[in-house]
Amino acid sequence: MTYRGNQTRLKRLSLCVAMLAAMQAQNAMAETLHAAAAPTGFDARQSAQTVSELGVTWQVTDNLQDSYNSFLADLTIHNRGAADLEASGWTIYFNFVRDVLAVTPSDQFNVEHINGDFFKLTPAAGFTGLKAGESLKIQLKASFWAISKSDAPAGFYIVKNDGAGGQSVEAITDVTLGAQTTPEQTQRFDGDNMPLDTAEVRFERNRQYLAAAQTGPALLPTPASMTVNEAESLTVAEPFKLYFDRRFMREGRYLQSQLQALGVPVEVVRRCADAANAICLQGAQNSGRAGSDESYQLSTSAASGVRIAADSPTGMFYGVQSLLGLIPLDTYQGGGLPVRLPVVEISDAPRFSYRGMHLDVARHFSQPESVKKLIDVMALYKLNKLHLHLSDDEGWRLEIPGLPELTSVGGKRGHSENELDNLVPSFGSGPFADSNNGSGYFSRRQYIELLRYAAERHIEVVPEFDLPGHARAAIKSMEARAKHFAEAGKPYQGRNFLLSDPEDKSEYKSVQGWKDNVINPCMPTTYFFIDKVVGEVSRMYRQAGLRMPAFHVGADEVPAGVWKKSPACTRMFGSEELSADEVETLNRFFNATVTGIVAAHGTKIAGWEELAFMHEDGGKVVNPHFVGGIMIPYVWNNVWGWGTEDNAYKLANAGYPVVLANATNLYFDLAYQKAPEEPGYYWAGFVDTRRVYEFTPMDVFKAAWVDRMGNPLTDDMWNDRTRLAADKQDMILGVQGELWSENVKTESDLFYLALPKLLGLAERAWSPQPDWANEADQAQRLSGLNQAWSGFAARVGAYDLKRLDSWNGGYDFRVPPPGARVADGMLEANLSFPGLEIRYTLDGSEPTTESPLYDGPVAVSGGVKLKTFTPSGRASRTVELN
Ligand code: TNX
Repeated sequence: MTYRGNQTRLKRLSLCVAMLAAMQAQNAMAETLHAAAAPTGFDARQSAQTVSELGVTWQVTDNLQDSYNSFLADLTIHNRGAADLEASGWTIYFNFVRDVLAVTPSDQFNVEHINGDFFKLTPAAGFTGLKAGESLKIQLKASFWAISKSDAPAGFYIVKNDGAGGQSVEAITDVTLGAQTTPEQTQRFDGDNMPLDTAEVRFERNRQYLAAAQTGPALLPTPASMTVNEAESLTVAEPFKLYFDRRFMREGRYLQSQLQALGVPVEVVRRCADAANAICLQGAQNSGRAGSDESYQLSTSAASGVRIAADSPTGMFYGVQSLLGLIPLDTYQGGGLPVRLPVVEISDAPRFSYRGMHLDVARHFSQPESVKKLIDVMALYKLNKLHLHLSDDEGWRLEIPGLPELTSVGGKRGHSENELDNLVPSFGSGPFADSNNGSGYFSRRQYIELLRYAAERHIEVVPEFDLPGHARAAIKSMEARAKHFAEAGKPYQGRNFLLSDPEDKSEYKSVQGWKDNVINPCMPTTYFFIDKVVGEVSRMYRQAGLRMPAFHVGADEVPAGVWKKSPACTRMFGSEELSADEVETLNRFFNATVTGIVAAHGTKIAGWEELAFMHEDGGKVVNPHFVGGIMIPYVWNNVWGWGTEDNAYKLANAGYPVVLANATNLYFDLAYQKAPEEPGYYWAGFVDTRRVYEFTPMDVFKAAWVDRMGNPLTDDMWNDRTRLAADKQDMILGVQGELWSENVKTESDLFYLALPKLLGLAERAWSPQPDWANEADQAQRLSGLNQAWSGFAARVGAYDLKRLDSWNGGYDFRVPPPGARVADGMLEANLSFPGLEIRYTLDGSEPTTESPLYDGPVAVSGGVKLKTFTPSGRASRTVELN
């Protein structure tokens, strides 16, 4: 990251210095209580993972009956077993990201919110049992709306009392989600003007977006400058002779292994040859752009092969990536020699120094192999920061020596009444702690290996531990630690790192429904904990031979109501109950102290935008105290029409270096389109690859086309919003795609949401600002954007997606479902990324790779089914026209 003058500021943060010595002494004493790991009775008994004979059907019936306030759905329970379900003595647990407002019949069932997204359904007095073979419908009224399969409750399981004081736990795996097709089922409320993403809507959109048919750029992300000599080409029929300067050894070896993986033979030689089959990686004679050490030049010619010149290994790495992006598809598909390369001259350097992807491994854990696979594709597209969200309410994902409970308790989810052994289930993770992606963590060794793996690919890993909100996993882990030590007769040691005040009676609820997820700022042990974690994490970087680029402390979404009735806090102010001002004082104190702790470890502090704002006179204002470089806010909350669209520019103008993480364009966890079968949230709108691609970092209003409900936006709506000052352009460090993982349960889910959005991100992060973004007139701007997008989409469909289909084992990217319509008996179909294959059937069967290929309008009568296929046979979902 590039930060400006800050060493003095780091030193000026004297607040922490005195505290630090005490903390380090304290932290050296972090003790491990091995006996604490022994599980309590429940989990030990639960060895077999039993499946219930109950089934569940979820059917949304009406989103429109109460405007935006609530919707209705039927939850039907089927008894598919041979035994009756008893009238009492059982509880069904499940996860649901909505408030339940009413249950019918209310005399037979209770639905109770436990915490977060965790609910329980219990029989009431009027319930008389459910006979074998019978079903029973329960109507739920819940908050807002549900138009996506991702909104459905999940993770059902039943706990039955066995009558002898014991319990049985059975997962309910037979869960069916009913279709959502009517307006009542697909529209959020009467003001939802966003059309459903039907085959016809897609067809029209593809037509509009791709009106300017083009072949597209020869390379993505588009280089700063590139000329292609169409008249010539370079054919390499002999094994490559690869030369690299000593300091480019790593990059040379990387290139060698990439080529060899494609079946292209490479011989490493000691002198740069003058021949068609030469590849030479050399220091730049005269460097590219002044001040950029990421620049490179690349040229190819029949006479002297491939030449890449760079000032730094990083620049060389990007030159190597560009070469890999020029290698034709048939080579990636197993062609071997000869390799035909275009004849080009490239002079390139990135637009932004921060080109990031964020991955939340807390809500669901991603295995190290999946993270490496993400790192690989980031490197391929010249991204250079991986922001790992390593803790949240629902999980702690990094081993911290001396605090084993963080991972042994906070790194697991499963059924629990007391959370002394694991957290409760979230996001449908189910009752069994050892068999779901709600459980898991990186060992210290694995994390260090990840850091090295990323560094070899010129990617820095920014670790995030979310504080003081979104911190329930840490809080519960430290409560379990206190309990375990107390039971072992060492209460003092157990409380050393406590994050919660046991006497706190404050009432609050976080955005995600947690009632106890905020760290208490009034206890010294909170700061011992933070110092311990920062210290251990920075030690991991040092051991990897690296410097921690920043320590990200979250700081987002602290709910109203926190700390007010914590005796530890009220004592500090001598009041009965804290006032809003006193809570604000505590919040500022917490942020300042944490900043000091992080600074004392020699690291920049990063956080979500909330970290750099404060409340004053009932409003939110920029906190002036941490400008100048040591604190980096990541700005996210710019939902069109919510009034905070310009937060990034307020912060940048005040002197904060800013990373743009705008939800409307860069939240990869938001569904591609409004369609029940598209996974993901949609609270800030729908985010497809085009939304990412069209993002305009320096003036986000330039690409504000439609709000989250589908209403058109016009330029004049933003006249009173703050713009980035001309002399503050440098404060925009760059852009980052956010992949929150509430809906990322598998590696497939991860890459479905990440790809191809990541290609749009790379284009925006690396390539120069496109001309259309400067266009003052909105309609002109849109037409310029469509023109540019046509080329981008053509290149992505014809090359990049096909490359990702096989490269590195192949990626499960989202294969776009075809757009299609039948007009006057003629079927027409198209794709958002032209170049993949559309196949169709007319007999009602599922299209396969053997079905007829669509290559132009077809006369049809009756129903049609279509599907997109990649060269390896990966398929989109099926599209049906009747
Ligand atoms: C908001 S963005 C959050 C996350 C959620 C995300 C889901 C931010 C700083 N907080 O906790 O995962 O929305 O899209």
